[in-house]
Amino acid sequence: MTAYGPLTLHVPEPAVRPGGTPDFSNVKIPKAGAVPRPEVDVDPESIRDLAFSIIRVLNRAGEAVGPWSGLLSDEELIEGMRHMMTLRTFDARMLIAQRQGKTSFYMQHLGEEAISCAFRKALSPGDMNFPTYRQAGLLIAGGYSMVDMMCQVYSNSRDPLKGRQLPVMYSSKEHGFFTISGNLATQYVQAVGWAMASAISKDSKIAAAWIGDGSTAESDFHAALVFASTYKAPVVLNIVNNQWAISTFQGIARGGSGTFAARGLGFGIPSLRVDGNDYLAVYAVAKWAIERARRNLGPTLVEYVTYRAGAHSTSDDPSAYRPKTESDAWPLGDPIIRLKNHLIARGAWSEERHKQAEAEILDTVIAAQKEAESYGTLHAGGKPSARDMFDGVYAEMPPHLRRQRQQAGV
Ligand SMILES: Cc1ncc(C[n+]2csc(CCOP(=O)(O)OP(=O)(O)O)c2C)c(N)n1
Ligand SMILES: [Mg+2]
Repeated sequence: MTAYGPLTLHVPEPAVRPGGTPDFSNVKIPKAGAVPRPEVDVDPESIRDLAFSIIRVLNRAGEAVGPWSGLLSDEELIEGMRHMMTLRTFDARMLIAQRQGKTSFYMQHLGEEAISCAFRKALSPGDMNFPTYRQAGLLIAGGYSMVDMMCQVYSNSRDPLKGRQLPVMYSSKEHGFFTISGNLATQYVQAVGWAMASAISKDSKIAAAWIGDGSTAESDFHAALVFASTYKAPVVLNIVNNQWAISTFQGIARGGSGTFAARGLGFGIPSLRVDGNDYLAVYAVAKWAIERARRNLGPTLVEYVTYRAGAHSTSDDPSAYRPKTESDAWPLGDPIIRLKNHLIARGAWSEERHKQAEAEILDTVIAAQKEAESYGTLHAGGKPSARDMFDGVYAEMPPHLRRQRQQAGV
């Protein structure tokens, strides 16, 4: 006989389920402008509390306030907003295209546009991202061709990846966008390795690692932090906390650490949390972290607090696991509306100009889509050749593959 009862496990539960009232009272939101901005060479020990707060610039009145504000001109902010609007429009068109059977699969960014768009602006040519499927803003804001992106989604005859990757898994070395892999968290070890190689070869380029909240549970995430902190690799370690990992809420992967940013503290890595729906805050924090890496001060971990307003992918139905109105209740708002309101408050924008920009962007995206579809879609028109699947893997094709290619007659 034991004096103790039987052991049990603690399984965290989301605050609400479908049919319930959304509740984000657990998301503690500091006032915009309240979090101090340390110098980039600050002693990481002295800024541990930044892993538990949220850096915010835009307040509820649409004003930019506090020590992280004042970095971008009107023109730059308008350009940033156009990038986010373009990404959102691109997503909307590709989502419809998937429903029409023009592609098998699509993943959108709804509500998360500020993160990849603003981060891209803070990078320099030659820097390398190791992205997941939810950072296409790095390409859009980096000026990559939307036609090429769509051709990849359609797996058509102009698909730069020749039908060998899942739709949305783009790749462009020239645009600092490492080939997306569906094996999540591999991006972290690869980014840290790339950053170490940059330092070993005495280069000045830095790497950016990307991961979602759920994927931080993978051991690759933790292994990458060991290498990054030991060797002080020039890398920015980005965690996009959009509250969900498909149907699993963020409390599972976060465990007992309080915040995802707090994971970095055990490694001595400066770790910041930022409002992921605030373009200005994302840009300011990205610039801070990128400057640390560039000045050889080592890695920085950044948690972007955001919300995945859309479904995980076209294969998902979120109404099965969260209230339908949950995204409306998200307390950090919508990134495009917040930047629009700020620009209007600054006197640099208006509702009319916004409508006009929406129409122009839609025209541009539709024109790109028409052009992409002239090269084929999933079941119609041009396709990559079966011969292409043998290319680009080995510098010299091994005999067994040469034989297979011959057998296939391509
Ligand atoms: C190593 C690995 N495990 C599981 C999966 C299956 N999977 C694909 S997306 C996903 C959820 C990831 O959630 P999160 O990291 O929060 O990113 P988000 O989709 O929210 O951007 C899972 C489990 C995978 N692709 N790779
Ligand atoms: Mg997630």
